[in-house]
Amino acid sequence: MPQTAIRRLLCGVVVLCVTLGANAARADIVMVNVGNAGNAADSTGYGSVGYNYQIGKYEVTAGQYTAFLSAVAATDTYGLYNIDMWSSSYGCKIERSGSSGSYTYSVASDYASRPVNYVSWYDAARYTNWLTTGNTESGVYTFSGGTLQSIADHQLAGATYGTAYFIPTENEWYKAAYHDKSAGTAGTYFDYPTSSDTAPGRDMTEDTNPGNNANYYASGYWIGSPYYRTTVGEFELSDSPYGTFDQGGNVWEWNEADIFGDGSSRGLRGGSFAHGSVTLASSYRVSSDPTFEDISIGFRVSSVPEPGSIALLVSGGVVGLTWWWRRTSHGGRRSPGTTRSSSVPTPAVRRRRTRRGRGE
Ligand SMILES: [Ca+2]
Ligand SMILES: [Ca+2]
Ligand SMILES: [Ca+2]
Repeated sequence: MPQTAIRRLLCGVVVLCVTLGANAARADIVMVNVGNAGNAADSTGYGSVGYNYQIGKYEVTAGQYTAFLSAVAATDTYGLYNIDMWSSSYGCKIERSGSSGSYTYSVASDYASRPVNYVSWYDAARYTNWLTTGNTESGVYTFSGGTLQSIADHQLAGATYGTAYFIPTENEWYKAAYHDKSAGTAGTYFDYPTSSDTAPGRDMTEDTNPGNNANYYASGYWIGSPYYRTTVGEFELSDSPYGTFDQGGNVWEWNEADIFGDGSSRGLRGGSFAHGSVTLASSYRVSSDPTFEDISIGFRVSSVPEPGSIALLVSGGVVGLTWWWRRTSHGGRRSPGTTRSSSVPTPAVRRRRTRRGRGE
């Protein structure tokens, strides 16, 4: 019986670690921190977020989405792939081969670092679920029978899953794009997501100018056929104050805004390669049916990590194990071959040790 108990405890700790490891491995996404929790909103009414979070430094790329398809869409039950990704001259050049049940996916190498397009809001939600849980139907977005049932609070989800990924709320997206980080929690914002109040230019080289460039439409495409979209992060000197790239232009990005309160329309911001510079501005806000898939629409992910809660869970398991060990016939002796952790105890561990020292 005691052996069974210790095995269960050990398994619990191991499973937790394996789960966290898998989570990190799926997410080969570079995130930036957005601090200044509790910042004031902009004059538009948007941009206030009461907690710290992270957001993707770049748009989700065709390469990253291909890895997702390869992992979950051998049978593409939920339409995560759109044939236009391959067949349209504007597609992100992800190709599907084989037949349902054994579909495989590949991406043209010169498109792998450009943003994915032809993705619906639901595709984006399932991608973030996969990052969080490895399952497209559970995570921040709970799907049942293929239908969205509920969306978890982002902050609470961070505590539930360790790190929770999601489509940014409109305020999370807006703050990362336009808030002046150096203003602390003051409501100081730029008009464009390039740390500027002046409409961006379109210079990709950025070696002879001070930045403030983006990929948008102005009397023609900046990059014509066949690519239309730049590789993400191409405008090296044009990041937002929090360090994100391409929130303005390249592809529109879905956000979680529920325009009519019934899930029938979701927010989009930032403009695209096929739209004018005005669409990059903080004042520009559009929405669409969440099933809509288009040449100019992609997304980026956001997350709330809760490393503190994970440390507590793990240390709690270790404390429990130590307690059990001491209470058994081992009589407080360390068994041969086991050593106590030399890591600095967390406050929770320290408190428990003190109590035991006094009371037991
Ligand atoms: Ca789709
Ligand atoms: Ca460049
Ligand atoms: Ca964009």
